[in-house]
This record gives sequence, C-alpha cells and structure tokens, in this order.
Amino acid sequence: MIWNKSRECLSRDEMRSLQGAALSELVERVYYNVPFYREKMQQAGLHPDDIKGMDDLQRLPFTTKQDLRDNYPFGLFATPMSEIIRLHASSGTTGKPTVVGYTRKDLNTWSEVVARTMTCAGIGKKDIIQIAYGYGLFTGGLGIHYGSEKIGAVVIPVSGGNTKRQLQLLQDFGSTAIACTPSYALFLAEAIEEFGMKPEDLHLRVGIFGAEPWTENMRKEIESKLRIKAIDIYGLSEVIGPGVASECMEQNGLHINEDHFIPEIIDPVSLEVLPQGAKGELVFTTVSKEGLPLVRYRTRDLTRLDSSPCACGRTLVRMEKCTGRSDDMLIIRGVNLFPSQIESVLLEMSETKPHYMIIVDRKNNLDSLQVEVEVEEQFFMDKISQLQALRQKIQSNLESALGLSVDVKLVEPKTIQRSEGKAVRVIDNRKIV
Ligand code: DLL
Repeated sequence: MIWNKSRECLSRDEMRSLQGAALSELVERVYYNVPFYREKMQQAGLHPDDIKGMDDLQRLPFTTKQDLRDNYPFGLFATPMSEIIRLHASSGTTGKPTVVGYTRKDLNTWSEVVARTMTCAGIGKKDIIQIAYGYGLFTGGLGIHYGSEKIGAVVIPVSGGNTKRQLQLLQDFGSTAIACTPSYALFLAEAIEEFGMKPEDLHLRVGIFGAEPWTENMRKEIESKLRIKAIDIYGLSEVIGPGVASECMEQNGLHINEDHFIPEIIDPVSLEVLPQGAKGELVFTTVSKEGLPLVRYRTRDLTRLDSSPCACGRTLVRMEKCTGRSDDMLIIRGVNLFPSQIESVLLEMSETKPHYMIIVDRKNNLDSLQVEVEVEEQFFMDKISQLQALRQKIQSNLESALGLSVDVKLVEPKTIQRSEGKAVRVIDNRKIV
C-alpha cells in the first residue's frame, strides 16, 4: 500500500520539476511576506525572479535556529496571525523555545505526510494505534494523532509516560501499533516482563519510533523483545514535526517527503553542497508550508541521501538513519536539550558559578540527567538544610526551564575540571552512536 502514488512514485525528473516550480513560488511568497527573508535575499543580491527552478536552490541563503530565535516568537511567520490555527514549540538554545505556526493548509499537509508515514509502516484502517508520544507543545503526539485519524486507524491518545496504564491499554484494547520513542519502547518491553505479561499475549505488530537517535542494535532488541517490526520515523518541529521522513517495510533508509521538504546535504563547516551519497548536514526547504516556511534550514542532523530505487515502489529519496548532529544538542527522553539552556539558568542565579557538568546515562532504558554545579564556598559552611534548599532551588529552576527531571549535585568551587580549549560540558554514557 502506498498512500499517495501521484507524489510518492514520481520519476526523478518529474519530482525535480515539481520541486522547482514550488520553490520559485515559495521564494516569491517569503520575499514579499517576511522581512527577514527579503533582507537576506537583498544582501545576497537576489530577487525572486532569479530563482527559476532547482538549479537555483544553492544560491539562496541558509536559515538557522538562531534566526528563529532572533525573530522570536512569530517574526518568521509568512501569514497574518489570523490564518494561524495552531502553535507548537521545541527547545531553543537558551531560554526561549523555537515556535512553529500552522495554517489550516499546513495541518492538512501535516496529516498527509504523517498518513504516508503510517502507510510506509504498514499501518492502516484496521489498526489500533496507541500514541505514547507526548501530547502538547511537542509535535510527536498531535502530529501522529492527525495522520492516524486520516488513515482511519483507531487512535488511543494516551500520551507519554504512565507505564502501568500503557500496559493495561496494550492488553485490554488490543493495540496493534504503537508510537513512542525507541528508548521508551525498550522500557515498555522490560516492564512487560516485570509485570509477568508476555509479548505473545499482546496484539502489537508494529511500532513507529523516532524523535531521538537509535541504533540497529536497539532495533533488533525492540523487535525481538516486543515481537514487532520497528520502523524509524524522523522529523523536526521547525520543518513540520513527525512526517518528514519514514522507513518503509524494507527498513533500508527513510523516504523523505521531498515534494514538501526539499533535502540537501552540506558540509557543516564550509557550507558547500555535497554530492549525492556523501555524509553531511541535512538541510530542508519547505516548499508547501504557509505559516512558517523555511528556506534552506540547517537541521544539524548528519546523514546521507540515496535516490536509488527502493523495492517498496516509492521513488522518494531516502536518508540514512540519523545518529549524529553537528551541534551539541542532546535528546533526553525525547526532549531536546542544549547545554546552553542549563548555563543560562545557572547564570541567572547569584548562588551558582557558571561551572557545571552534564552527565547523561541510560539505565533500564530510561535516560537520566544529572547536573553537577559549583556553588560559592560559603554555602558549604552553611547548615546542611540550607545547602539542601539551594540544591532544591537549582533543581526546580532547571526542571521548569528544561521540562525534564534533573538530579542536581552541588560541588565545591574548582572541583569541576577546567579545560584549556573548548569546555567539555557533557559526559554522555549512553553510547547511542
Ligand atoms: O522530535 C519530531 C518527531 C516526533 C519525530 C515524533 C519523530 C517522532 P523535535 O522535538 O523538534 O521534533 O526534535 C527534532 O530530533 O532534529 C533530530 O535531531 C531528532 N530526531 C527526530 N527523529 C529522529 C530519528 C521531533 N528518527 C530532532 N532519528 C531532530 C534520530 C531523530 N534523530
């Protein structure tokens, strides 16, 4: 089954000409509606008439997360707010999140691309899908929700966490498909054993896992422990959310919905476009989005592209499973985290020094986040209860800024190793890559 043959099975030439036409239309739209893009194009000596097709894509300037931050919250929107009907957000590099706005057409596009993702994974009308991605500002829950409704599956909008209830629903409602992060899938697999349940008692047959990097080994473990097919799905809020790319049943690269999101691979240092097949940073131009269209958006995700034919019949280019990034963003329990977010919380507090170490671990398939923080000498002279209160204060400030639980450990001044070059702020013991 293919959801939309007229888009997913075009010849390479047909796709390129469709993309080219959509690209020149997009450039015209952003030039006249978004001052940021107009200025950047003018600085580059470009006018919309110069962008006639795909050959001109490389002439356009890049857009970064910093640009979104500089124009926080709605400065890059290309339609009036009256046309926007939904907002989502993801972590920014410091205090402010990255905000994404959708028009009604954008929500329809999103449902369409997620419906393709579901179909890619062999999920259809007869399935009961348990959506255990978080609902809320994060795009995972609601994104998969609308796509699942579009294909006509039975949707269980349980959201993330509450493992006992997840297990109960899996059993009582007979869920045949599950959507969550791959690490949570492994956690569930172990919880099933702990609760004395057996995977063969469940009806689960497939899972769509993403929002964080995972390895082939994790896939094998999930597939054998849960006795399901584990499909990798990729997306990012800025571009739309889930639905950007998905593996098909061949499990050999993720088909990118390139009629909506044109991919390029660049060298993250020289910013040169790399030839097909080379590994580099993935860049997207969203040609059909209205609310927040992005021109050559640097995802920071590292991968390579392959447009050779796929046995499934889709001709959409495939990206290799993504395992690394060209920046320092961490993904902990599916939540994006930049070390700079922690730093900005600590800098705002007079009691702490901006010396800290982030220690990430994965125990029983759940990520844990510990932050060691240096505090002023005097606090170690104080009563233990005062030290405890300070620890609690830092912890709750961090937790509310990050949306993640954090274990804070206070250490005396000068105990965190100073580095002579680039500061090492993160020890990641998870070994995902
Ligand atoms: O994680 C959207 C999503 C939700 C995708 C549910 C798949 C399933 P953000 O929170 O903006 O959006 O995080 C985007 O997560 O740039 C990647 O670094 C990482 N990421 C997402 N999917 C994958 C994946 C959602 N399958 C960031 N493999 C992206 C590796 C992934 N990394």
